[in-house]
Amino acid sequence: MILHDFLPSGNGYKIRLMCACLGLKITLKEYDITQGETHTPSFLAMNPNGKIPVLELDDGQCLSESNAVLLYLAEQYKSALLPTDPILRAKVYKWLFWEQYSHEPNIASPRFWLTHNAMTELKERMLPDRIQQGHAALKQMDTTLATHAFLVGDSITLADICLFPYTHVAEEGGAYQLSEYPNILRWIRDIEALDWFIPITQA
Ligand SMILES: N[C@@H](CCC(=O)N[C@@H](CS)C(=O)NCC(=O)O)C(=O)O
Repeated sequence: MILHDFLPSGNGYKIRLMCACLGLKITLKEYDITQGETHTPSFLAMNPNGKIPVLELDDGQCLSESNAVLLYLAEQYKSALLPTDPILRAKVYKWLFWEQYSHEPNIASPRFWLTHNAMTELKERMLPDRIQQGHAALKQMDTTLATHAFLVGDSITLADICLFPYTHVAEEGGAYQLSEYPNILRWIRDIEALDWFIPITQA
């Protein structure tokens, strides 16, 4: 399988972490998203949305949207990261959908604007509201992690694989201080201690 990716991307890192957990070997093909490299005709043929990550399967089929790719990998390789119990599975889905609406736009986007010189006047105006909502998202995670080892109970699931990447680098860019969220810090340390863990800089 080929992962079309950009190493600093948390969305790409979700897939890299999942493959590390499953022990799957992937070939990484990197794109510089700051130079529009995901908007070429050949890239758009794989993902008309012009965004990494894209997982290209061995038969040439291409999957995009990081959380859809996580679900594909979990189902394809029958991973315990996606519980079979319908209630637990719905709780995992909840965090995956929540991540895209309440976490990623408020934590990942400001990190990218601030660390990749991508700030515009419009984004400058949006920033305070995004940061306020980002704190609300981190608070929700911290509250959950105060009483549970992981986001869905006491075992790691796809919800943690999905939320770890942008949460653990939330401080990059200076918008957030994770010391305000001690339960998140404990959870980050626990995930980093797993024997299959790889850092964001690694494929
Ligand atoms: N919802 C998508 C978001 C993907 C996304 O935002 N990718 C960014 C990098 S993290 C990208 O490729 N941006 C390049 C562009 O929009 O031109 C997912 O979860 O995969």
